[in-house]
Amino acid sequence: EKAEKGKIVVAGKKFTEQVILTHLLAEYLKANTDLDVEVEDSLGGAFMLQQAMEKGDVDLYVEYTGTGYLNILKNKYDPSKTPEEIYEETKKQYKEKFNIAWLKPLGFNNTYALAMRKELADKLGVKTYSDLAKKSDQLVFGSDAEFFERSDGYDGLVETYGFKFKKTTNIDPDLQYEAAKNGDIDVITAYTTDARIKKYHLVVLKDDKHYFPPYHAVPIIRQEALDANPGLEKVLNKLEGVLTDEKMMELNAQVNMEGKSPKQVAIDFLKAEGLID
Ligand code: PBE
Repeated sequence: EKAEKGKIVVAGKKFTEQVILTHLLAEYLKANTDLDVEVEDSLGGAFMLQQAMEKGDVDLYVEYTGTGYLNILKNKYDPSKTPEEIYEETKKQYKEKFNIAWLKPLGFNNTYALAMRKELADKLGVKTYSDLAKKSDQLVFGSDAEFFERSDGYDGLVETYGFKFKKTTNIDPDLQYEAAKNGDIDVITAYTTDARIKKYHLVVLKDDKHYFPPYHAVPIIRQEALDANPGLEKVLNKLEGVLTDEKMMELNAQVNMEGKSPKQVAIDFLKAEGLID
């Protein structure tokens, strides 16, 4: 499908932060362009979004550098690379392979982090992933289904650290924090911008062998959509750096802890930042 002039489909993945970001982009474009904005939130995971972008069903969504670099482009991660290098390489390769443009980063990094109840971590004397490996045969590991399929996911993690969890289980990413709190799961792959890590007194362990790459959030868009709509790139790039890790965590908390709707959180944020009226 060809990108249509005057129309744009904004989408996102299926977890709280992504739903907020989908509406954030959509509301921002409604207010600052003449585009006819269509919203497709909660579409699925990274692979599904990539497929939709390649087909032309989706024009714009927020992806994370490490996710694109490792999962979609299938690069290997070299921990000596800086986050800027990962961003630049990802941007270049997406343009060449998929004709998809990586715009300016939003300003925050949302990485995976193995987390567990503080009480349990203290009892076992676990601070790092290497410490955890020694105790893993007593523990249940849980993550979202996608993590078990990803190249920055479960298999590589086990290979790097030698984990021997007594059981592994799939769980919706938005339910994992409570499952860890309740003791249903001992070790989860928390998202570091999720405020429920603190709320439920979970501790984030140290990735002492630097398995996980940086995951900076960046709006990505089909080049055809940019070409069809002059000025769009400049408008979107005004969102550069509007979020920090702390701000994103705060927005996630407004949904997950205060019960606000993702769309309302996005609108209130854009207003507070003077990005919409
Ligand atoms: N992340 C961490 C994942 C999920 C959590 C943001 C890098 C991703 O959506 O790719």
